[in-house]
Amino acid sequence: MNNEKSADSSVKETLCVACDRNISTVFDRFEAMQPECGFGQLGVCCRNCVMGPCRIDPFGEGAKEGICGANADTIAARNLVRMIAGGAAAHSDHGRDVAHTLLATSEGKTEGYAIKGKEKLFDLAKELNIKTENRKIEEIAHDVAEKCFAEFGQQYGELQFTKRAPKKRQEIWRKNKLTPRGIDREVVEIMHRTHIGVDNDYENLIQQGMRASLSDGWGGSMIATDLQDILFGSPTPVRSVSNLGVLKEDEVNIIVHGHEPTLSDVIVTASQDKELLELAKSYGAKGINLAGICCTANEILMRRGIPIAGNFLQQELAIITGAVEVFITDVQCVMPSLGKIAGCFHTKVVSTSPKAKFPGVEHIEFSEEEALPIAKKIVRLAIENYKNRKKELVNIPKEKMELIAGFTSEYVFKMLGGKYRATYRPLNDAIISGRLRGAVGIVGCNNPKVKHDWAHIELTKELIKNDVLVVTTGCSAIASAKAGLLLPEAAKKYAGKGLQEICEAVGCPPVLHMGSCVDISRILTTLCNVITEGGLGEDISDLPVAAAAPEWMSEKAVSIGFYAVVSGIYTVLGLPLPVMGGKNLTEYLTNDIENTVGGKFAFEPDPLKAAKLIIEHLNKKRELLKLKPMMYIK
Ligand code: NFS
Ligand code: SF4
Repeated sequence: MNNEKSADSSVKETLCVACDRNISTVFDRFEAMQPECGFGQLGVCCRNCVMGPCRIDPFGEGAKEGICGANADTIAARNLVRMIAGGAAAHSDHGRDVAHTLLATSEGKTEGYAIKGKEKLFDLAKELNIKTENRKIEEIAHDVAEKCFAEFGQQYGELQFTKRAPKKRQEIWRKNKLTPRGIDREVVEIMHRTHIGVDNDYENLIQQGMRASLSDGWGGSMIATDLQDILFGSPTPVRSVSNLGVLKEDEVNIIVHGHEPTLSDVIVTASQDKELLELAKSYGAKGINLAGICCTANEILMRRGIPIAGNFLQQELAIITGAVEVFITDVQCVMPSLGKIAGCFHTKVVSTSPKAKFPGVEHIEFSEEEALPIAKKIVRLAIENYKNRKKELVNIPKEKMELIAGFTSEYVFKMLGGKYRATYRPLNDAIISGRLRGAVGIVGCNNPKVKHDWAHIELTKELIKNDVLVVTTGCSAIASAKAGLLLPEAAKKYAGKGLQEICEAVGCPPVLHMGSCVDISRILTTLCNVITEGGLGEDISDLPVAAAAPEWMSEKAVSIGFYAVVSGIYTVLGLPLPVMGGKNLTEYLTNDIENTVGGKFAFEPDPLKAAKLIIEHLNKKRELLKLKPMMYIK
């Protein structure tokens, strides 16, 4: 079942081009790396001091302790929580940068931004106890930005947005000392505890990992989402197109790849600039075509309907189409190989973040203060590079697929409740009456260990077939988009009768695209709203919901998995966490942890088996809530 590299035929086609031209991609490098180090996979290799490196032999007669005496559980737990630190830091630093942009914009110090999400600004100001009467928008935005900024350096107390969680959930966190105090503090404490000779108790280490992960999901990521909605406007449903086929033969193609809409949003504006469009025409191009890869793509798709060229494993392939003039990167999930591959074509890769430079890549540093002029400079560079495109090297696959994206917790509210009675009632009622079994978030990356997109698509289809509403973000959302699952028509084709009825009544797809990975915070907010609406228990862990990351690979995904579990959500990973060498630790994460936080991990590579685990879980939760039997599919 896993012998092909991708479920996406455009990928197969472009890989043939790569092969013909002797260009090695992530897929080739993955093969060349086999066999991967087993100690690393099991999490039992330690480099935290220079008495080592040490490795534990989980099977044979080799060492059972590191030189300092650390056992397999300790080593694996230390490594794992360091992954959480990396992931939480990445998401949260993104949030910090958005807060910075909002602050600078409110002070009139930026060029290219406006405060577009006024309604969200007022809502958030109210939530944060910031006065709004008789004040200018800029003043309110300033105070909101400052208050969010303060969350990063806060030393005591509780993060503001943890108060969005149901009361019962907040109590569980408090009781177990899991409520994050400050975002940066929790990440730093992980680094301290995992230094040699500090925290050597795997449960205690995981406790800090849990707290740091919450500072991501209910902290940095939530700040990123909310402040981006204030700056760029909250998304509403929007039609667009996905896959490599969105690149155009007769236009200047620009790709944005990375994560932060502070850059990509102004690139959208620059690419629509009249003068630049004229310039493109004077170079013989019919227009300027902008497309995205990974999460920055999701950001500008959600808000501005910009097409998606592909997900994580397609970034190199976009260049191999030979049709990309400029490939702009910011931070996260950008492969260091891009510069080398671009060297085989006319494509210019341009890095923009002072935090992320790449070998062989031109750097044009981005700053919020001069965002628009810089964006225009980069677009101009692309236009000027159009003449260098070599026709004989252009191979744009035909595949593209329509999609609808742009769902938010606020919009779900309006969509289901109708114009006059905005409420979650119909959603709750659908679950209570057994028309809908529950809801599942399918998120996360691609990973060459799994046939590209295949696990996302199979799991998603199997769940909607069983009347489970799927919400999705990140590279998983892009996989679903390319497979046509983000269209209302997909309900008729793939969904069970109950879900079909709902989709038809509302006109929505059976799979709702809720944005980038930081926007998983939207899913958390939605769950809180469902609890508030009533009839489905008092806590997130009571709900018939689950999470899955069938093809995950990044540290961010580990942090997300943890904050899902610690929020009370059963979470099924397609690849195991690298902890299996620590038997007690593995048992803890896949079982005992549930007694404390109400959620736990399962590892299951087969998407159909994963679906089965999830459906059993939803059924169990339905039983505990004494809900009606499922209406159509038992
Ligand atoms: Ni999420 Fe988005 Fe994709 Fe994975 Fe990377 S882009 S932040 S980490 S690979 S889903
Ligand atoms: Fe080895 Fe302990 Fe040093 Fe890790 S911290 S490298 S297990 S001696």
